[in-house]
Amino acid sequence: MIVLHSPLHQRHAPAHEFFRGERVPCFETPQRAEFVLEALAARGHELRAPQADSTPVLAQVHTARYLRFLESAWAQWLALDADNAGRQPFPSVWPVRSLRSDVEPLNFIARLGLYSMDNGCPLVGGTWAAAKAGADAAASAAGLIADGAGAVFCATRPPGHHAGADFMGGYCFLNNAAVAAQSLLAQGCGKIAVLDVDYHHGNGTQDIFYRRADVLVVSVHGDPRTEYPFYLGHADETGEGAGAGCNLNLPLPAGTAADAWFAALDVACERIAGYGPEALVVSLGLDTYAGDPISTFKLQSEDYLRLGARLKRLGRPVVFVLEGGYAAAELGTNAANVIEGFEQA
Ligand code: OKP
Ligand code: ZN
Repeated sequence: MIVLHSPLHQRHAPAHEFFRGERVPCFETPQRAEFVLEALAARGHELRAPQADSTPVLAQVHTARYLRFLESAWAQWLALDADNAGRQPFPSVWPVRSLRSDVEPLNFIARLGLYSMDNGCPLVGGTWAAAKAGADAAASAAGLIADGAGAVFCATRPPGHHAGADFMGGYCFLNNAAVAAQSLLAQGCGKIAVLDVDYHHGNGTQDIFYRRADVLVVSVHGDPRTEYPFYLGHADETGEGAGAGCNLNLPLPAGTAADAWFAALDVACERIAGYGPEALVVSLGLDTYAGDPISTFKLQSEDYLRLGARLKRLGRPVVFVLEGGYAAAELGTNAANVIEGFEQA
């Protein structure tokens, strides 16, 4: 399978995040990509650099003011104090409910809160370049599909599915899956399905397409009543307006093991087949793995072969976009197993 990756991804290397009230080393590390590249190369997959510039598609997926903020955020942080080069900015205040989101505060941390859903998005000097390279990979993958590729794997980081039209969150800055879907539409596809199998609900992707009928969004994830992102991903969210009926959430209880997970995946795939998309974007989170340090599903490495094979049965070209997966040492094997299951089905 063609694998897209840029060395720029590794420039996003924050030192810490907040977890259970403590500052801890980041779970979303450059090492994750190293393990993935190593495993994919060992199984003979062809690594390529992304060629497309996602700028025009990014403007369709994210708001202009969010993109402007994100691209210059680190420079804004440094402009406050040269010593900030060695510090990570975190938001501490957010415009919830009755507070206003339309006026951009002059205070940097207040602006960061305006454009964030949580304090879970460590930002450093290389963040924009790394995230932009991920969006470029997603746009490039769509181009390769248009040129006849059966599947493309975006071995990118940081992940993207929590990023909404105008906010970052949960390690995500730019929504790569949304960029892939929007790029496929721009290349003439009439209808696209996004299937999100990350442990965490892809709130950003859901929201970006929630009022549209040209992208079906289907997600299998930990029940948001107990799992991040908590405030979206419930079963009664089915789409709105023109998008009514074009969103399907399949929340599963914490601790779910493979049999129940694959039963939900079948429901997801049947819905996608009924929708009849011309291509599929898979938000491939591998934090469903039993050994994941921040998630509770119980999939084993061999289960990812079965996942790949099930996706192949949909009979559509697929753009795989890497999302989560924090058992770094096993991440490469698990990713390579999805590809192997897909290619050998
Ligand atoms: C991203 B992806 C809070 C720690 C927990 C939420 C998990 C984000 C998962 N600072 N952060 O869906 O794998
Ligand atoms: Zn996740």
